[in-house]
Amino acid sequence: MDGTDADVWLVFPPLIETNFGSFYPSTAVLAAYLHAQGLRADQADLNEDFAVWLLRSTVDGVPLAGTPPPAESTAAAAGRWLARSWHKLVEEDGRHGFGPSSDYGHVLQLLARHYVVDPDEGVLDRDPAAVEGAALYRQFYEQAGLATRMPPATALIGISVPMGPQLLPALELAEQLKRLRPAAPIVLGGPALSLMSPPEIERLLVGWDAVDAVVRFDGEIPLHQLAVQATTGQWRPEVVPGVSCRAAGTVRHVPPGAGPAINLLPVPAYPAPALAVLGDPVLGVTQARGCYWGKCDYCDFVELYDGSPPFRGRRPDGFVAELRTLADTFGVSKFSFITESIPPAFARRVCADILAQGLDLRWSSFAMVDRRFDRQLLALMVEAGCEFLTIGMETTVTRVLKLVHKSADREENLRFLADARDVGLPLVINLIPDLPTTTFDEAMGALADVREFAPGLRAVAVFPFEPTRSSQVGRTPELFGLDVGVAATTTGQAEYALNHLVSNDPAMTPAERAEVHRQYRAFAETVNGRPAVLRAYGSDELLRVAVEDLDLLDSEAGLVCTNLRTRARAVIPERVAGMVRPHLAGRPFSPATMHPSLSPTGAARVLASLDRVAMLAPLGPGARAAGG
Ligand code: B12
Ligand code: SF4
Repeated sequence: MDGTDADVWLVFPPLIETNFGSFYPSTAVLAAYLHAQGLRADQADLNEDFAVWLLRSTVDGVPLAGTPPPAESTAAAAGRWLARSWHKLVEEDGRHGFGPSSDYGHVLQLLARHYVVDPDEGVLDRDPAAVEGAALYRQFYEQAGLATRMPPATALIGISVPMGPQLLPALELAEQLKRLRPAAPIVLGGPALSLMSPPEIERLLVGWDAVDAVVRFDGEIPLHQLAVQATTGQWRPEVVPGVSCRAAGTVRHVPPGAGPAINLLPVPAYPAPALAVLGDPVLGVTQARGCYWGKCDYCDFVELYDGSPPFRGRRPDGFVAELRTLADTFGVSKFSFITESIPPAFARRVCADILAQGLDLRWSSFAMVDRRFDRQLLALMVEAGCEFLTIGMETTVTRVLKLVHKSADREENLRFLADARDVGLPLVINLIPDLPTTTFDEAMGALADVREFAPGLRAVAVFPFEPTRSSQVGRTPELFGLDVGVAATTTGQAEYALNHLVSNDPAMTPAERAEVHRQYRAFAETVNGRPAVLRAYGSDELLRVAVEDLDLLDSEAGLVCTNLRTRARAVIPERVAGMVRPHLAGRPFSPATMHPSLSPTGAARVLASLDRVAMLAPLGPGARAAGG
């Protein structure tokens, strides 16, 4: 239905830079439901459009609103590199390689991260300090051609807000769209809204009158009812279950009804034109809503579906049929299973069906450590195309795992790691080094445990513990040893500002916690980065500086060198930098011709320091040394 007229316009606002190169499924799932009810719905992925706009503005040198990244930051290095090497992210036919399978997609993410806004709850009341960051988004929307893109018949606008950093851009978008189409009600929905408390939603609706209604939890049924009201001119959101809205001078919250039966949902209506511009798209396919375990006290995943049973799982046959349909329709072969943790019995059936039907697919999924994922099942998953599993392992400290009601203990976690390694199933491991009450020694012991398995890991993600107010820990912090109202000196990722519980865990001193985070991050970098290979060079061997991958910036401390491909970064002291400068044009040289003042040992030392930032590139046959 994309590109034609529509009753409902569904928009996915920026900024989720980790979603660049993919199409987030919420609008496709909602559009398919509306289509099945006979309504027309069109979708716009403004997050991907923002990525394109950011890249184009960088290449053209267009000044962007807000403070630019400091010259020596990684974001600025990424910007300078993109300005000259943007073509490495855009294929000749115009498709963008901004996603994880592109060698350089992450460079645009590094730049975009500078523009992520994650204001605190002041954003709800439109506090000027909290909404400052909206200027950049305003600039983007003004240039995004919203007026011509919005389908002429649009009777209702839905803005999807899964993640916190989209909230302010979504509210700014609502303002702009209201000006363009005052008669069309604007509805916000998605996990960022579902995780807000009713008083917070009240503040949002009072502070931002461009927003006409907020939907919490499953969106299909309320959105359909609201769309029917809007298209028939009988707008009464205050009677729709799951909706919060202004009514009769106050804000009304209607309790949610049950969500849809997920086995009866239609195949998501991914818009073909939006997929056609993506280099190597990965499509999401719903496996479940809710988690089959659902007991971890720090978890928000299980708070997203009020009004419905805590776990609704798909039947394997319908699931595999959907994979096949999407693969056939869009020619896509990569999928991510939308689930909090794939149940082992489901995994076994789906893998057997994929193999029996001869489907050649690659897929990934969240999973939890469960003894039923035995070695044989993990091997079957590899055979059926599982590229990797993401595991919320968090730690290996049995005492802490029990406290927060994780399913697995240390032994089970280590068994799982060993079996996955042995069958060649790559894992992305999420670690939380400082779950409540974890001591310094315990955190370091868990790191030593996981370090053993580093060679088999695809990636490690470290999440400093952030108690969210909407989780069980947030509701009863005292049961988890947290001192409420005492701000911890180190905070973790910023994405939860609005939902953050101000608290401190006295189990570690601030210095200990900082050291633990430092060591975990250093470990993650060794797994995630592509460490440079240090090697000995023959004195006549030809080398060159990999200028195409580098951003170089002169600073007081020396030459700041960032390799945008490997993400390695270092400051090369001026003494060494001076010897490399003649070679920065990228022409071949050898250790013997590198610099007249260098002895062979000195040259080897300089080359080793360049190798550490992956500054050197191998030379193809037939290359000739500069001047030789
Ligand atoms: C997969 C996933 C991702 C992937 C998405 C990739 C892709 N293209 O599929 C990626 C890797 C991008 C991702 C990143 C992050 N994620 Co994430 N992610 C998820 C996950 C597990 C599934 C999302 C999904 O596909 N859902 C399926 C769709 C169909 O469901 P949905 O979006 O909820 O939509 C339904 C309703 O919400 C509603 N709805 C949605 N939009 C609208 C709009 C309207 C108008 C209406 C009426 C209704 C409505 O209707 C839909 C159908 O019922 C969710 C958890 C979850 N179960 O949803 C977390 C989740 C969305 N992510 C979360 C977070 C925190 C993040 C990160 C910030 C984490 C981090 N610290 O790095 C990053 C983003 C960082 C950044 N700045 O880029 C949080 C958001 C919490 C919050 N808002 O505060 C969630 C909820 C998990 C959690 N509980 O912690 N994530
Ligand atoms: S296994 Fe994961 S999704 Fe399920 S309750 Fe625990 S943390 Fe939440």
